[in-house]
Amino acid sequence: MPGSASGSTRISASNQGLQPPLRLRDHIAQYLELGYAIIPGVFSASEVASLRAACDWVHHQADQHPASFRHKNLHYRIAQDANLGKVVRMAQWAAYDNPVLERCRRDPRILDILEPLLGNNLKQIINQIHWKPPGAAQADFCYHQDIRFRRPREAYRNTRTCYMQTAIAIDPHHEGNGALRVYPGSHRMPELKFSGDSPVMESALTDRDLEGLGLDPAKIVTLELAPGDFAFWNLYTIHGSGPNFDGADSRLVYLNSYVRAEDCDRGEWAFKGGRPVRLGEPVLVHYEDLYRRPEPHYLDAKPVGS
Ligand SMILES: O=C(O)CCC(=O)C(=O)O
Repeated sequence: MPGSASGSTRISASNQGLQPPLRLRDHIAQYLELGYAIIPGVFSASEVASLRAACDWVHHQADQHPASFRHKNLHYRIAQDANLGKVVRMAQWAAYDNPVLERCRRDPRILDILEPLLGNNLKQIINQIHWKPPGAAQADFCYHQDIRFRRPREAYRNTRTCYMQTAIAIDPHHEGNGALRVYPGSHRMPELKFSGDSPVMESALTDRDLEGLGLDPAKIVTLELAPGDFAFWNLYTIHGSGPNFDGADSRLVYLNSYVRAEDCDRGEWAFKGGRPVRLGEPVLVHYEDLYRRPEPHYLDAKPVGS
């Protein structure tokens, strides 16, 4: 049942003793201990406003489509929500088409944060926007480790240390609107077999998935984020997020993941020798038919809701 996850410990930049703001190196210690870190206020209010406008533009583009859509690496996930009707749940690689999102993915501050862990030759695997409108019947991401999605596995080496998933909060994220929840220390766990391994975006967040693995749901922490805060975690950190029960707050997030270039045969360059690299013609990331079927096409046989 959506929302069956237990009330978890709340962790935010301001209530975990991280104020005054983290010095840049402190986030490394936090990450190494817990498997995730939050850095408050990396992006300013005006930058967040630009990112929000960019995401609104992408949403408008996506919403023109009657069904889930792909054009090369660009992908819009359209769904029929039981409460809201047609919704845009996700966009992948909208940065090809939007200069604000494109600049942000290679912002030097992101390299400053990740360089101590990954070095300065970084490719990018995920470029994603997630919308979680208030009242949506299906907005959860069930508990998972991102290692599950890194395919083909042989394209990735040193998976415990080569990769960081990052999130920029555009809306506030809190318990009531489906903030990300993480299991501290899980970055040291092996790849786990979650029950059923059902699609992450179609499965409710439930404590049962943790209990089934012998894990204690009471240890889960909720990452409360303010707009402009930056969070990151690794491929093994258990995380997920629940429904948006908040009547007013949407929960918009911009996700980018980075991999040490020498440890991966896939991905778009983001930083080469410490210098930001712009996107060009799409290269192989995870759309296997990029070169065989690059043309725009729909992924669903029928328009959603029909
Ligand atoms: O947007 C969310 O809450 C989920 C993000 C997530 O699970 C992921 O990026 O792997």
